[in-house]
Amino acid sequence: MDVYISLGSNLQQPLQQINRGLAALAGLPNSQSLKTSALYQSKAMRHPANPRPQPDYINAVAWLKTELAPCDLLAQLQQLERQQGRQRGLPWSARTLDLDILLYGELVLNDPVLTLPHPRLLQRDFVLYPLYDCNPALILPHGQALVECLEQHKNSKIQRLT
Ligand code: PH2
Ligand code: MG
Ligand code: MG
Repeated sequence: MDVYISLGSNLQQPLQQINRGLAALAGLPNSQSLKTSALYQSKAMRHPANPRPQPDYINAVAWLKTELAPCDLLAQLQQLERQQGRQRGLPWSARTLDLDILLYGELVLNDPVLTLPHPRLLQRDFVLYPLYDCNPALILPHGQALVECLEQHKNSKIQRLT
């Protein structure tokens, strides 16, 4: 299965956290890393229930092939987050490493523990741009082309680092 994983960090040397996360993803069992995006820096998008200021984020996306089932992949990602010191607090609080499954093939899933595609994918320039680096020809499960989704983010202020 083709899967796209987003990486985000805004604590404890985010660049290193992301590079370490990318290396860890490449080592997942029964999986193979096909491509990784450039790294991007952006202001933290904040949750209304947690409006405190936060450091800027570094974000990236990895394209993998995996034989892991969605729930097994999710468990592996949560373990990698814990290995990199992730602590859970208020929604969208600052974090050492966030690993989210953006897309699991064409799968559409509305489960309390895992929603696919990622529910906020289309609103997030810091996810759409690196996703485009990985696969510019990508078509989303509902038939929408990724390039079209990006048109809503033409005035994006995210900064490409590499
Ligand atoms: N992740 C969040 C909340 N806000 N903002 C940026 N710029 N990048 C993120 O990865 C991010 C965020 C919760 O997942
Ligand atoms: Mg997230
Ligand atoms: Mg997450």
